[in-house]
Amino acid sequence: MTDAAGLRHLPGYLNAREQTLVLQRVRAVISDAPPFVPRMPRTGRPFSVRMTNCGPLGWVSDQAGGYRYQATHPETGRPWPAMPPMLIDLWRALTAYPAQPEACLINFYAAGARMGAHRDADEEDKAAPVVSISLGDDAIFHVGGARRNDPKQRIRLRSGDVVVLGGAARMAYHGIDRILPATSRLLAESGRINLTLRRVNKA
Ligand code: MD6
Ligand code: FE
Repeated sequence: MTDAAGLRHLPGYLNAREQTLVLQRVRAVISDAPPFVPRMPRTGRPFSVRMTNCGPLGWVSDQAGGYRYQATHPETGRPWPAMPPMLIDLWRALTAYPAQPEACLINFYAAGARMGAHRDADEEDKAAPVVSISLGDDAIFHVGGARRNDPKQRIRLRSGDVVVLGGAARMAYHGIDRILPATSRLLAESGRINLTLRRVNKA
């Protein structure tokens, strides 16, 4: 469904075979770019999710440098692995944006991990949507409005679901309340993987 504000939830957008193909791409990315633990700006508090990226740019955060995009892995110093063509194809199929995504941020949630309410605001081009793909265990996603205290809706995201935040929803506060353990058998280990495709620079 798409609401007037530009939030699209596409349940089961990827079938089981396609989910396995995306998972294979994720495994290839992490063999070159191992997941790292990002830290909050200023406090240095660790996130409960681990992250990695693929594409020309990747999102990172640490105490000294804060939230930012950079071309290299913060620990290995190597460039991020290339964006898999199937992710570029998915972006093309779902957005009307005239250029390719530059970053795919990959979040790894163990059973107790969560993601506090935030806005994706580190991209220069806010006209481009953010496209999110969920794999593995179900998660409770919340999305509200442009202000932190705006009313929120909660959506249960299942493996294969895609969410697009575009239009007014591009700047909506959102986050992950919790993971529902053992709700999917896609991953050998339990937990959830989320990929978000982003355009950073103006096309
Ligand atoms: C997650 N997603 O689903 C976190 N951001 O694990 C996000 O933070 C997100 O789903 C921008 C657009 C869509 C999203
Ligand atoms: Fe986000």
